[in-house]
Amino acid sequence: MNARPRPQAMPAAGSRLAALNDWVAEVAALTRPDRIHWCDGSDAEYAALLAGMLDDGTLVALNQDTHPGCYLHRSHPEDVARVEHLTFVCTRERDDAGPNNHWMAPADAHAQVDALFDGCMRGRTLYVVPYCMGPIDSPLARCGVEITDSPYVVANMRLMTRMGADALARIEREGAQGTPFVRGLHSTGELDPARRYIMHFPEELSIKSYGSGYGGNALLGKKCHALRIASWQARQEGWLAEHMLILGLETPHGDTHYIAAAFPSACGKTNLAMLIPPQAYREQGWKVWTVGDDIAWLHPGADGRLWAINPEAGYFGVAPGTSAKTNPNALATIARDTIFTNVAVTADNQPWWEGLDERVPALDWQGRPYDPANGPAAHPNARFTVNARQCPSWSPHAEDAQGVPISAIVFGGRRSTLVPLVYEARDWAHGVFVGASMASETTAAATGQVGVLRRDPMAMKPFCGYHFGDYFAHWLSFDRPGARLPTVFHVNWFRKGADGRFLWPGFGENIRVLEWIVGRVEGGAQAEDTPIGRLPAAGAIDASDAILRYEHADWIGEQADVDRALAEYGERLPAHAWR
Ligand code: SAT
Ligand code: MN
Repeated sequence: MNARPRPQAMPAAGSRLAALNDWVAEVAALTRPDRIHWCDGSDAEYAALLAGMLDDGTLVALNQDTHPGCYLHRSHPEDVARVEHLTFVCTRERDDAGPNNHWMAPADAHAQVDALFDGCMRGRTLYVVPYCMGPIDSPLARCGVEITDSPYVVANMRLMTRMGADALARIEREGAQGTPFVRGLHSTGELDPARRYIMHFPEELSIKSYGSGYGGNALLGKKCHALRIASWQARQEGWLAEHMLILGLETPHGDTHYIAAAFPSACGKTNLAMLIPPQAYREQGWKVWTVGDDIAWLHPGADGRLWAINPEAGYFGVAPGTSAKTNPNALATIARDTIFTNVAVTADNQPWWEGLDERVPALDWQGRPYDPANGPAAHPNARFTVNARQCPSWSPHAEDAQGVPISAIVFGGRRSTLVPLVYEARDWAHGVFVGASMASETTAAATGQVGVLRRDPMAMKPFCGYHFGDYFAHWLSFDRPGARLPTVFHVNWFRKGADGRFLWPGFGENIRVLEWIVGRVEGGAQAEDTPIGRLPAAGAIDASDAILRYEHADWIGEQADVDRALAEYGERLPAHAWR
């Protein structure tokens, strides 16, 4: 375990940050890789990674005539989603992680996971992946280094983050001034679910992930760094790291309002972020610009507003359900230079998933001849990884160093009953309560049962790196003299009628709700006070009464459930007026 790495494994650059060199050497001594590769993020490096993976079968080339630069990865069939029961926040004090996280004492966690890492990279290459979360020149961006033995992870990190030489230069510059980088250690191990852990050490700004190669378990810049570790840092430093898309809504007057929206995984953040307005709206001049589809870092600006950056540089989006009808911008985005994971393929080797079109696939996500008896052809959590700049609606302000000013925050979940299409919180404190009360029916983005209603405050239940009581208090603390905070709303696209059908068309038609939201922010749109908040006044949104309505009797049970859920956070729940 303490053996030194072979001399040729040591990085060459003499000027490199000692803290980084030492850490890489320490990890190599533990994991014993055959080779060490420092990633520079170049096109040549990406091409070499792809070639290696095509060679050993990690990737399969898709039809290069229809999908140039597109490849398919079939994951281990037991490694298809985030694993919340194996995800830990390891703080010195158990209470700092809160009842919303699984907790382990840091020393125990290190011991358990280091035993798994011991010698695990024998025969493999250790990749050092320097990355920057956020525009490379933004003071709001933060850097990290992921060490991984998975070339698939490296290729995905290159699409999803600013990865390579520029990030390394920033890490070295900041390191010389004493600013630490987030350290993420990852190995796919044996892909054995019984030998799998995703460990976070927020006090040490470090992550250790073993035994999975999938998504948020393995692309450590995403959920592990940009949400769990960043939320911890954000609390200490006075900002917010949130599970939110960011879109710019351009109105017919030519103004653009930026909206940040928190929905749980696989509840349509990507679709909303890339919305194309229906023709009548387009003709009037409405347009949606995409800034981000999953994560937002929000900072109070000197002008009192909240300014947001998207820390990511790409999309790791859900493929099933993505179509020319639901999200044409996503389809255009993933027509080239995309890595698909766990989709099916057609007879002519094009990627395919349920909801795409009427074609019948030839092979399912495991590469077997498609047989409906085996279930869906694409895994329900099948994904595409692609650089954000390929999106036709990519905002010209997405890379602004200071971020974009947020006019409205929207919370929402999958609620087949009860919750109306849209309502507005009365003020910031009420808005925080609305977010804290969120619930949603579970999806295939995490392992476990699908379709079960669970409380998911701010869509951060799986991602908040500290005690939810402290988190709500932190949110409330933004309401201070001089603040010009966004208006807070709640939406539900997923309500069903007695016949089990959705009451709302969703997708492009969601612009009708965004129009009302912006109307409220600007002061024109009409609303009506109710005990849950402000609902659109009669006629303010063209939608059926059944989905706009608030039924007092039905909300009594909901309120009791919210009270029960929040009471779990005990002493640390803010004493603020929550009702
Ligand atoms: O965490 S993942 O990146 O795998 C996807 C999600 O849950 O949003
Ligand atoms: Mn997400």
